[in-house]
Amino acid sequence: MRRNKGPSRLDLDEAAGNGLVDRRLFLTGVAAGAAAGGVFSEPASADELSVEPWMKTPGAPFVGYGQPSRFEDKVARVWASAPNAPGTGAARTPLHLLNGAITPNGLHFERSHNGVPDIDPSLHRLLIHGLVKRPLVFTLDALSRYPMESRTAFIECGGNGGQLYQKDPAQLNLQALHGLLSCAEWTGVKLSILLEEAGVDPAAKWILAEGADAAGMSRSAPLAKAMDDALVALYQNGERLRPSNGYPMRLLLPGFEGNLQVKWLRRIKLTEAPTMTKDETSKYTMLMPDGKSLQFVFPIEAKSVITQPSPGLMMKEPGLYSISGLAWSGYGKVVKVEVSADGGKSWGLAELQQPALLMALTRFRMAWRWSGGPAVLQSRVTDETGYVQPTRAELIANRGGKAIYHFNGVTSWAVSESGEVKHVYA
Ligand SMILES: Nc1nc2c(c(=O)[nH]1)N[C@H]1C(S)=C(S)[C@@H](COP(=O)(O)O)O[C@H]1N2
Ligand SMILES: [Mo]
Repeated sequence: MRRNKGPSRLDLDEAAGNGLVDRRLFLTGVAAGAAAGGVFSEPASADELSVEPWMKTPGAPFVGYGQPSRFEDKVARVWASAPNAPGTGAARTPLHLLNGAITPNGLHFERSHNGVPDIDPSLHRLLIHGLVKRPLVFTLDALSRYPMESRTAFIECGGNGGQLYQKDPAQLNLQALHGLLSCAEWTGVKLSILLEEAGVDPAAKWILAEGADAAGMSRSAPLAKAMDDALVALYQNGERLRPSNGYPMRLLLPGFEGNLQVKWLRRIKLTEAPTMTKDETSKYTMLMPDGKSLQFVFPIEAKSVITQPSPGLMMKEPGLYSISGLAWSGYGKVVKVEVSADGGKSWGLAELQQPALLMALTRFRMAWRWSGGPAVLQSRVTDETGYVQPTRAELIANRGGKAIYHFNGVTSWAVSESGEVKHVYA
C-alpha cells in the first residue's frame, strides 16, 4: 500500500490548514487522488478474483417488498421512549451510515407524542373549516383526484442537537446528537388549492393543523405559509407515507420546525389568531437568558454537520479521505459549505452535491489528507439569504444556555492520533 509520502503529494493544492485538499480533486477523479498518495486501493492482478460461493448457485427468489442486504442490519434507527409509553419519544436516523441527500423511508426519523395510530385510510377524513366560506371534508380518494406536486424537503425536530447547549460535550455519536433529521421527496396536493376551494375569509390570518393521533397534536401556523408552499403530503419517496411519518396524510410546511409537520392530518381550521395549543405554549417555545420565551420560532436556521467521519467511525492509516456531511436551511438553498480541519482557524470550500434544493438536505464533500496528527473537523454553511451558521460560542452568547430547541451552532469532531473521533467543543 502506498503511504502518504513522495513528491507527487505536492501536486494537489491545499485548500486550508491541516491537510484540507482542493475540492477540485473530486472533479479530476480518484486517479489524481492516488497520484497524491491517497490510500484508496491496492495494486492487483486479475487472477486475484476468486469465484465465490454465490456465483456457483442460483440466487434468491423474488419478494414482494424488498429489504436491505442482511449485511446492513446495523443501519437502523435507535430510539428512546417514555416509561410506560413505548410510542412516546423519538427514533433517530443513522446519518453516519447513509450517503446522498435522501433518507430511505424505513430510516426516516420518527418523533411521536403518543404512538403511531393504525389509521384505516378509507375512514380517514380531512376537514377544512373555521373562517372559510364553505367548510369542506376530503377523503383520501377525493384528494387523489387533485393535481399533485412533489418537493424534496428536510424535516428536523426543533429538539435536534439540543445536547449541544449542555456545558460539556456529550459523548454520543452523530445519530444520538443530530439524528432527528431526515429528508424525503414528498408528493401531495398544495394546501392553497384546497383552501381556495373552501374560500378564505379575509379575516383569517392563521391556520390550526390537528393530527388524528392519541396526542391530538396540533399547531398554529401563519396563513401566509399555508398559501405559499404548504403541501398535504400523501407520498414519501414515491410510496404512500409510512404510518410512523403520518399515513395517510401529513402537513408539510417546508423549512419549518419539525413539530409543525403535523402527521395523520385530520383538520385545518382557519383562524384570526394562533390557537395557543398545548404544543405551542407548554412546549416548543425558547427560553431566553432574561427568562422570557420566544414563541412561534418557525423556520429552522441554517445548520450543517459532518457525517463521515464522526464519533464511532474510526480513521484508519494516514492518507487521503473524503469528508462528507449534510447542510440545510429553512430559509432556502444552501449556497456554500466550508470545512475546517484545524478547529476553525482556516476553512476550505466543500463541493456541493447537485441539485442543491430549497429547504432540502444538501450533501457536501471535501478531500482531506490526514497526516495522522490531531485535528478538529468542523463544517459551516451559508444559505442563500447570506446567513452564516454560527459557532457554538456565538449561538450560546446570543441565546444563553437555557434554550433546548433550535441548536444550529457548529459541531466539532476531534480526531486523535489513534484515529478515534470524538465530540468536542472548539
Ligand atoms: N400528529 C402528530 N404530528 C406530529 C407529531 C406527533 O406526535 N403527532 N410529532 C411532531 C414532531 S415533534 C416532529 S419533529 C415531526 C417528526 O416527523 P417524523 O416523525 O415524520 O420524522 O412530526 C411532528 N408531527
Ligand atoms: Mo419535534
